[in-house]
Amino acid sequence: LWERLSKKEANDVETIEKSIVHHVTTTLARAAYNMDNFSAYQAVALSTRDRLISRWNETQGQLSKVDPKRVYYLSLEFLLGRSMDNALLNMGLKDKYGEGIKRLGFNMEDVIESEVDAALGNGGLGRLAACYMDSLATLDYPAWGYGLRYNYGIFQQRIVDGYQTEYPDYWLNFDNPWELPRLDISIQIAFGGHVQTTQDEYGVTRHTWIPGSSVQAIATENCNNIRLWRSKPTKAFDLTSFNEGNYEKSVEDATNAEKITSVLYPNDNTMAGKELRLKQQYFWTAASLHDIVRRFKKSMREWSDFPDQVAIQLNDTHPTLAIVELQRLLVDEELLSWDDAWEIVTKTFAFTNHTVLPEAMEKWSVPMFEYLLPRHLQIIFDINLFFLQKVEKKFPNDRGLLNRMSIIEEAQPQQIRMAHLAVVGSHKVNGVAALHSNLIKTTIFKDFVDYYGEDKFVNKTNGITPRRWLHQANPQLSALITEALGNDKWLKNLSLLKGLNAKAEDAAFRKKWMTIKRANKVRLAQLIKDRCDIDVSPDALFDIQVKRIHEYKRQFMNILAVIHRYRTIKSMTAAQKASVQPRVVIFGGKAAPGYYIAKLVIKLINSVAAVVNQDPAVGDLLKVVFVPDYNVSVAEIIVPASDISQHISTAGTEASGTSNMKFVLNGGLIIGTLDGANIEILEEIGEDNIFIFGCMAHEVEDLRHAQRYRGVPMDPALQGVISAIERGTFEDPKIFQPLISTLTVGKDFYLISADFASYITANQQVDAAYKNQEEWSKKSIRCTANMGKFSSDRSVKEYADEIWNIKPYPVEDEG
Ligand code: 26V
Repeated sequence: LWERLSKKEANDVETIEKSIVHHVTTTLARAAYNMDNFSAYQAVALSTRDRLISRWNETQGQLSKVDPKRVYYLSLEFLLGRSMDNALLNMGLKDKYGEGIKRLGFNMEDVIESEVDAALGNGGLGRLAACYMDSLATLDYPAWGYGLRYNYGIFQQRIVDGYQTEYPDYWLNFDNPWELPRLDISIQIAFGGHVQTTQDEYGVTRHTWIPGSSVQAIATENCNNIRLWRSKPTKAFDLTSFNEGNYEKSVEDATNAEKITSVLYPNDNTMAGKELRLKQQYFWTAASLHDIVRRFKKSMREWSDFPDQVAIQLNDTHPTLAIVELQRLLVDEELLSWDDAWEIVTKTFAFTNHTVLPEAMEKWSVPMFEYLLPRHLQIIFDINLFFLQKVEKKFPNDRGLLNRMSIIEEAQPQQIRMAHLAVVGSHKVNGVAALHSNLIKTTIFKDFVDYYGEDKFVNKTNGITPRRWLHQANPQLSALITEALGNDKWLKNLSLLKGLNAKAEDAAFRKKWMTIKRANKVRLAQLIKDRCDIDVSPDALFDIQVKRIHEYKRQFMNILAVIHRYRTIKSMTAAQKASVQPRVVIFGGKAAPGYYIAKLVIKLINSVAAVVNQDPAVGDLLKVVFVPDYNVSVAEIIVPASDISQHISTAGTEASGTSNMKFVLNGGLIIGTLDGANIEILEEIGEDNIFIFGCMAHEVEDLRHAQRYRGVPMDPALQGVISAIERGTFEDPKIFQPLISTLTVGKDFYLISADFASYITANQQVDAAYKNQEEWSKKSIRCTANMGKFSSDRSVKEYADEIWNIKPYPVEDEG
């Protein structure tokens, strides 16, 4: 897309330089001699944007003439990171802009560093949405993403005395050149009030929602076809209070309206049940549906054509209210019959599940929901009633089954189970990796599989965009691959990487490959020096675990094994130490602000680092680093620099993982459990190129049971590590007591003790393998060579063909 867009503009360095200066002197109103890196960034961004906008409008214009079926990707999170480097690379103009900016006295890399991340997401789910938008655009699918334009993205993390502290991420401080306000698109969103029931002239009961308040939704658009809504006070509404002489109330209403899109909720995998979050969800789904319906209505088609024009993908349960809102629009406002409306709804929606963790399952309290959305509650109860009637017909006299499948959980107060609503309102439900998709069929959605049949439940293994995660993040490796394969077609057809397999046998190629890895490690070592003031050697094995901090991801097990390694080294003679493989263990990731145990894990990592890094008996044999404020831009430095990365969740808990794919694509090996996409990575790259350990998903229940009721003793090596912590080897042991308690026999839910011995062994295998650098480099090349499957292009194409039923629409270049 970007490539095509850029063609019309004059692309010589002079023109580019002029357009940069033009933006500095006019848009930014600064003198060209008074420019700093940041204003240079703004000017380059604005100039880049100019090249995109007119062409992009043309594309949309042509598309609206053809009016093909479109997909709408509803996601409460889009974790985009920076845009400029990516845009320039995709347009093929990075070098020319680099030259232009150099003539003005700037260095492109510094200018790129001035951009702030768009961090409107927590982790995997939000980054997946960003990768999918990249692939949808690259493959010319007619698609829109819909989300919220938060004023504050995911918090910034700083480490103070070893503890995580959170700071607001006010990313819009200096304007965002990558978005266009669409002030013409403004939609009124209602809340509260009551429902009026009347009989129409034919005696049919009609329901009308009489809202109690409303806010405005304003659209902004970015060049990746993402439309983000922000909330504003409704003028008419303020006026009422104002005219009543209640000036203060009118201002308060206005402030409350703006609150809705103020902040991204920073919990990943835990449900808090906050009213403001529910308001966000309704505000966003209602605005998006309004927009979708408005576009559909332009074509003057029948309502029954709606599912042939519109596919809506629900990214987790967060947008499930869209199902209810569409049913309400069709029944209450368009006056369709319930059954006709419901058929349209279920043909339109499809739902992606991203987790099986019970604490992440969204539920809303019925009283709170009723107060905010009274008509929607009635509709949910009706959906549930008709659904349970059909279940009862198919499986008569099974109260237990009806209770389990009900959209309403009979608790005090009653709860709406959003996952059940999403399954009932969709025609397809998918998991995000093969294991996970099978798991949801036998656990959380088992009853639904029995009722609907197997075909409704499918797998769509996640993917990542190679444009950002190899070409942009690892430019040297990208260039070497292009040289080796003879062209850069692999960027849009990742299976072509297979051609690299033969190169693993070429010693000269291996040398180039490993030289690039080392350069990337030097770059990361510099970042570690800058951010943590720790010196690490790029010749050591770089061992990396970066992801959200969560008990199921077992960063705790990793740091416990690091302590074990430390104790082992301390017990060695000088001669024994001479054969130890030096290792730098690098952690990064944010803990949800209210997740006490996760925050203690961060503290423990930092306390261990403080001791180990200063211990002369250890020297360079072991270093421990916690990189603060892990985000997309930091990932772009870390991922290419990894020798080994850790994907060590308890089997069956990590739905897919996507960083595993990023690391392996960049020639990093992984150590991991048989969980999520690790299993499929193993299938693709072969067991010689991956370090697998630990129990399997089907063994987990038995292991927990054995632990609980047969008192299986703690692993002895683990016991030794815990004793060391308790003796005060790393700060006051009282601090860590709550963390250590999670390992008490019978309570070790994530099976750290059960997997500990095999984890230590796998780590020893890593050390041994790394010693043979020639063999290691072959493994590294084969990793990259066999990762074609994990391109998000493949994922998106599967969704398009098997769920959305949409076709690509390459737009003609009118020259
Ligand atoms: C869940 C919740 C629950 C309610 C409150 C706020 C909130 C915010 C985010 C989430 C998302 C949790 C699910 C999630 O991120 N799953 C991850 O999805 C990745 C992409 O499919 C996948 O690779 C990871 O394995 C999975 O943990």
